[in-house]
Amino acid sequence: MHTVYSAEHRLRDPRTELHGGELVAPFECPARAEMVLEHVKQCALGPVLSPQTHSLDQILRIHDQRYIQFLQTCWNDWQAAGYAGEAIPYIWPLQDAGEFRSEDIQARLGYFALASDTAVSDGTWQAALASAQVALTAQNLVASGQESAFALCRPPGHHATTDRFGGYCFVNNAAIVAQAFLDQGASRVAILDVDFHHGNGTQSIFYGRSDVMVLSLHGDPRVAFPYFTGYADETGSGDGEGFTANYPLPRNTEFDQWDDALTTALRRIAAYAPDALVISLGVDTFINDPISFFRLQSEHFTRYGARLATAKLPTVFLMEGGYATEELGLNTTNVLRGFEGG
Ligand code: OKP
Ligand code: ZN
Repeated sequence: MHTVYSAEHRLRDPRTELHGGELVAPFECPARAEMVLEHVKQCALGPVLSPQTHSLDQILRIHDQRYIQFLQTCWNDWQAAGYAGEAIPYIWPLQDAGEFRSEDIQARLGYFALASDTAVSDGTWQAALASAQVALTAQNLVASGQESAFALCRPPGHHATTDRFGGYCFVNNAAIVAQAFLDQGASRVAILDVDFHHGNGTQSIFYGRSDVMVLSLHGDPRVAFPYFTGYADETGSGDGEGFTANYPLPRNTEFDQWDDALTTALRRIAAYAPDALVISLGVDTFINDPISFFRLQSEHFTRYGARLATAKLPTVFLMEGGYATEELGLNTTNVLRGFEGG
C-alpha cells in the first residue's frame, strides 16, 4: 500500500491546549505523524510519496469560503491584535450569527470554532492545507487504480464542519475525499469512521445527502467528546434519512463488542454498495490512549484491518486521532497490514 506524507504537518506545532482549565502541551502533536511514518518504513508497507498540489476548489466543495479565509488570516490577525498567547476562542454566538456584526478576531474565532480545545498557531493553515493535499493525493491513487492508499494526514479532519474548527481539526479530509470521488463520477461513497470520537463534522456535512453514507463507531457521547452528537437516533434528514449510522459504545468497551458494531456497520455498507470506501482511521480506541476509554490492544488493530478488506472496495485510509504516541505507529500500521493480509 502506498502512503502519502508531507513534512509540512510539522508547521502545526501549537504550544497550548486548554484542558481541564489548564494550558497543557497539546495531545495532537508533530511526534504523532513522525511515529507513524517511522513504522510505515519499518514494516515496509510500501512506497512513501509526497503530495501533489490540488486546487483550493476541492476544499471549497466542502468548506465555506469565509471560513477558509478566516483560517488563512487568523494567526496574522491575532498577532496584529497584540495577544501574547495562542488564538483560543472564548465566546460564541448564542444563535448562528448569520451576518457578522463584529469583525474583531475574537468574534470571528468564536464564530468559526466548535470547541476551545484547539488553539490556532503560526503555520496552522499551511499544515491543514498540506493535510488535505495528502488526502487528495491518496484519493487520486485509488481513483487511478490502486486498491487502497494511506493518507498520513495531520492535523486530523473529522470534527471540522463546513465552517467550524475544533477537536484538533480544521479541514475535513474525509469529506473532501468523498466529494472528490463523486466529482470524478462515483455514484455513492461510504465513510466509515473508526476513530474513538464521533466524527461530527463528517456527519453534519453529509447529513441531508444520500450520495455519501457516514457510519461512525465511537465512545458514547453522553460521556465523551463531542457530547452533542453521535447518538444512535441520528440517522440523517430529508434525502439523507437512513444514510447516517452511529454506533456509540460504553466505557471500557473491549474488542469483541467493538467488532460486533463493526460487523453491523460493514453489513450496512455492503447493502449500500458504494463505489469507494473512506476510512477515518483513528487509533485512539487503544487501551492506553490518554484521552479515550476503549480497550483495544495492538493485535486487535490487525484483526479489524483484515475485516475492513472483506468489503472488497477501493479504500482510502485517512489518519485521524490516536494519542498514545509510543504505540501509535504500530497500531496504525497493524490496521493497514491487516487490510493487506499480512
Ligand atoms: C480529536 B480526534 C480537552 C480534550 C478533548 C477533544 C478531543 C479531540 C479528539 N482538552 N479534546 O477525534 O481524535
Ligand atoms: Zn479521536
